[in-house]
Amino acid sequence: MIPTITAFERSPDRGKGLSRDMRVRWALEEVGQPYEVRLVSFDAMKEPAHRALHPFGQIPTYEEGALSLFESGAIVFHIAERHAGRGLLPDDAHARARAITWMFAALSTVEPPILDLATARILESDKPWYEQRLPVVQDRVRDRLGELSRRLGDADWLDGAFSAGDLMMVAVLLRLKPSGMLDEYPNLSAYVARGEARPAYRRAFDAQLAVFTGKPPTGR
Ligand code: GTB
Repeated sequence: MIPTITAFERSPDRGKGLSRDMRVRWALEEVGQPYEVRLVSFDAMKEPAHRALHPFGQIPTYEEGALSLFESGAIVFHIAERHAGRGLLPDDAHARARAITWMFAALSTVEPPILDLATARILESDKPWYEQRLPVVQDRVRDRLGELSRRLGDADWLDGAFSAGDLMMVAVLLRLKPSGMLDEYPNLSAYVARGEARPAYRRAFDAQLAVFTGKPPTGR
């Protein structure tokens, strides 16, 4: 059964891989699962047909036969479980539980301050208090990056072999790339670069970029 995911018809990031369908595409590529993509406009996302799949009127969604899912974390977890033994979740029960812990850490501990920073920049830069608030928000991001950097140390991945925990953490950190903040933590920059260098990441990136450019992926 070929799953279908949804993605922006026209992504605001112009195909830079920052929308959340990217992490789902990446997971599907890692496990070698072909997939189809249904592109949706901002208006269509708020229509009842899409809300039946996603109560908050967002992308990505995932449909596979009678199963339909929303939330990128839940979707990546489902893909990792459904394709056990394909490298996203370790076989060892404890290592697997730790990989899942890192997925949650990425989404519930590291992503919120990063989103807060993105929201401040996009929606609040015209507010009179913006210049005062920005350093506070940036410091919250730096707190998390410092802690993550210390835990990663000189390891390649967060807990042994690459896992869905790394996929989610790299996907979350990528949002910071344009800010330059990642460069303050050379081991985190290198960690993100290792994720981006994975062939599965490249294929996923090319596929989402092709939506924006209208040109077929290069098939690297
Ligand atoms: N918690 C949900 C998940 O992880 O799946 C969040 C889903 C979500 O925020 N989806 C966004 C969406 O559908 C797209 S990814 N927004 C439309 C809406 O809410 O009406 C967020 C996103 C958008 C744009 C950029 N960008 O341009 O850089 C990056 C990320």
